[in-house]
Amino acid sequence: MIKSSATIALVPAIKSGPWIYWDDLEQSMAHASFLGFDAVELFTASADALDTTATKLLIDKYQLQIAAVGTGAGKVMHGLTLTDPDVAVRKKAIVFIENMISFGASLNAPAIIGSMQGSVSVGGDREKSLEWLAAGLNYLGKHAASLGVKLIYEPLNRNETNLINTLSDGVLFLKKNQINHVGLLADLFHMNMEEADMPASIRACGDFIVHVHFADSNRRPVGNGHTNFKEVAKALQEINYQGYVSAEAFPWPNSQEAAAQTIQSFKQLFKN
Ligand code: LER
Ligand code: MN
Repeated sequence: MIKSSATIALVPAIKSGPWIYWDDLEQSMAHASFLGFDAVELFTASADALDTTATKLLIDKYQLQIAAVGTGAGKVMHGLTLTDPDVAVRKKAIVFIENMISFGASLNAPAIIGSMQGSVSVGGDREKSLEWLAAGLNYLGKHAASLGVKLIYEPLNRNETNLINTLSDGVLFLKKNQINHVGLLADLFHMNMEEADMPASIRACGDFIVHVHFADSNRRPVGNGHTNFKEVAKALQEINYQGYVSAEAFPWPNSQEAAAQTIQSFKQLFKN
């Protein structure tokens, strides 16, 4: 069964980003639960930003799962990436993500590596950058597996990384480097920019997709852009996708309406 989720960002520095909720954790969970979401996805400033026991109480109270935890604050707040030319920065990036994986695992949730992958800098060595990324994902994937959770790697559009922009390049990269404990995130916003045919890419890479970011072509909540979601939903059903479609979209026109629009689209697409 495909499950619904909405993002909650708790990092003031990225308040203007594509998050359905970005204010209070409990209020956001209460609203998501009221609308009937299965889960929420959390963006926190660090692995110790939330008290795990208190968060578990909220999970019980609102009957929600944690779909995933994002690691992007490591880049946005601390300038860390897995492909920084400086080995000391790469090491700090690994530690930051390792701690986020442990935090996620304490809530039964996988961690996502998106912007923490970084980019090849101008004049930088692309092969070296990809080697650093592979080494980081291999190491962190094993850490995740040892805690019983997946690790999720996210191809991003060309404005956010010059490393890997499509699902099929992601699959080739994981296979070539024998990265076994890492799955791929199909972010439908990035895919709208980078894939020639979104449903075909989903079908071709189906075995590797473990998480989906659910947003329309303009990154507004699904139903406010021009992506052909009927075909996307059909492809996800055809690959027997069983994970979350997690709304990582702008809170347009506001969080409450964005969440309501998302759950309505989710029900239309996946509950019939
Ligand atoms: C950023 O554009 C994104 O899609 C996030 O999920 C990555 O951290
Ligand atoms: Mn995303």
